Amino acid sequence: MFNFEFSESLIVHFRRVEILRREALSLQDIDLSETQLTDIELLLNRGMYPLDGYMNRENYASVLDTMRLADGTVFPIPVCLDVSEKAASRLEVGQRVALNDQEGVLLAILTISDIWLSEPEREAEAVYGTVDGSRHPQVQALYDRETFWYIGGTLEGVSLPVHYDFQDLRLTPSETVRRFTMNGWRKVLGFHTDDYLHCAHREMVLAAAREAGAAILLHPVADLSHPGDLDYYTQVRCYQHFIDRFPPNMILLGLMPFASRKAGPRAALWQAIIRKNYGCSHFMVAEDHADPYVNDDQKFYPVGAAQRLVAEYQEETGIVMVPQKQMGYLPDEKIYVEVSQQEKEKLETISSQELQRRLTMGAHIPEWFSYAEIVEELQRTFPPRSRQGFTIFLTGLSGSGKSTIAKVLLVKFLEMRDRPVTLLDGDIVRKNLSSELRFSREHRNLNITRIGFVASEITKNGGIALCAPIAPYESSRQANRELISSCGGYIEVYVSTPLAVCENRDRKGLYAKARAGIIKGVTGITDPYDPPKNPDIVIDTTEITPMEAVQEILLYLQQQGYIV
Ligand code: PPS
Repeated sequence: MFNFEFSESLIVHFRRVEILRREALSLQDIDLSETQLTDIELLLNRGMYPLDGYMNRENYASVLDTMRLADGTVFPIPVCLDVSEKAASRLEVGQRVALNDQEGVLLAILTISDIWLSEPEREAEAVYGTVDGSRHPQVQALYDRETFWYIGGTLEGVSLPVHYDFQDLRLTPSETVRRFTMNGWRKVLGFHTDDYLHCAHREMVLAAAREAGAAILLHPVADLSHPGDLDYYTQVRCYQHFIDRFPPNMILLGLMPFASRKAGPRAALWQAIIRKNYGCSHFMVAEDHADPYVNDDQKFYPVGAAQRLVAEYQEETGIVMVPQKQMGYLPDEKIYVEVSQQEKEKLETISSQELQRRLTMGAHIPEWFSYAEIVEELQRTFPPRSRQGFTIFLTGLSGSGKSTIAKVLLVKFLEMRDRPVTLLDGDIVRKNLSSELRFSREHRNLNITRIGFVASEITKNGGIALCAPIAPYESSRQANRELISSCGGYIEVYVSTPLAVCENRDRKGLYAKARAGIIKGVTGITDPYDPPKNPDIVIDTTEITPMEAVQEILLYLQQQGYIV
């Protein structure tokens, strides 16, 4: 067959591509998932050298047990093609299979060498260091899958997966190496990241690169798992601004296709080997590299373990471990220094939560922390709450006062005139949006999620949605909270006026009819009302006027920064 050992990529000559395309017409095919697409891209572009395809069973077992391929080469993470039981039953060893992207475009032909049943527990223990899914999200994800099989075999590449975003930045290993050579860079420090980067990061990378006498490859993870996600585009634009802040001929930006395995030390070593394949001589490793948890007080892997493992293998892998040293700002001297060499109290830092808070509240972000152009990108994507849309979702029994409060709020917001307002009262919705629905649990939930959908569209476009249905069930209220808070503000107001008071008011005669048995399934009488678990505001209108209730809500909105 072919010897891919030293080829630049696994993509074959275009004359052979023509033959493979014809062959593929008569082959069984597999459309690869998002994760599988990133793996195949790194295989085809040789970011995972020396792999010339998916690991066979012998290599897989050897990687799990010894962190080495069967021939002894260090390789810490298994890379096989996973397929469902049903798909596996149609495949056999020796068969050639067409591998496609999600639109069915042919990427490669795989010649199957092995097919075997996955062993999630064995893999979890070896790769992630635990069989306990409750302690490691990625282990849990392995267990959550239906039974799957692995396939090993060599690949003949037809095309790399196509990307339409940031095409200039999607450098393959050979293109990266060519750029290094053109720039005269013999030593290059690879920097893997998926975070926003600011001034402290610049100082950190520059100091590390200078110490190693190296230039820098800023190599963030290209993540299009959520196409249309503004955040991703903002992040890449911020990286573009970030590299402009470096001295000339010092840093190159390339996006890397990468399906992250939060396997701590093993993942760090794997990332280092991939960067070696992209031409780097050094690789920056954090104390908590590839840990599944971001909070400092809850790490899964021992602090520093990733750095130690990458350093231990550096002779063999040929890439030197450079520890990531956190930098902090010394306001008295207006300089950045290593955090470990200073008393913490003297340093100023802004955590990512604090940055998020400042963006939300429209607060000042100091020049020492980030660059003006990066702040501007962030502010555009994450406008302050005073410029975001929001939904006020009033829930409570019939007669609790929801509609009256909503109507007064409508008037107040119309007076303010700073955002368009829409009232989605229970009655209005039932007349216009849910006219065919009755009052079963299923219909009520459907009614509430419909309201949630409309409110989310209003919120996304910067408006105010006022909703006032009974909404008796937590599940549909929770679904609305999740949907709407992803695109703006969501304020749940529990109008907790007791049943006795509501029944006493009984403007529509609903409760009287329910007691007389004329209407069945009335909320509070013969149908349940689950009180909200975590409402943002609770208002009992027994003793207060509608205007007083509205005042409470307006104060809350001011405190939270939605109105100024
Ligand atoms: S839900 O549960 O959220 O879908 O209900 P909602 O859309 O808010 O509709 C409630 C109004 O419909 C009238 N109505 C009933 N309510 C509760 N249970 C039963 N069986 C029922 N049948 C009719 C009732 O007058 C509610 O009006 P409001 O404005 O809430 O008083």
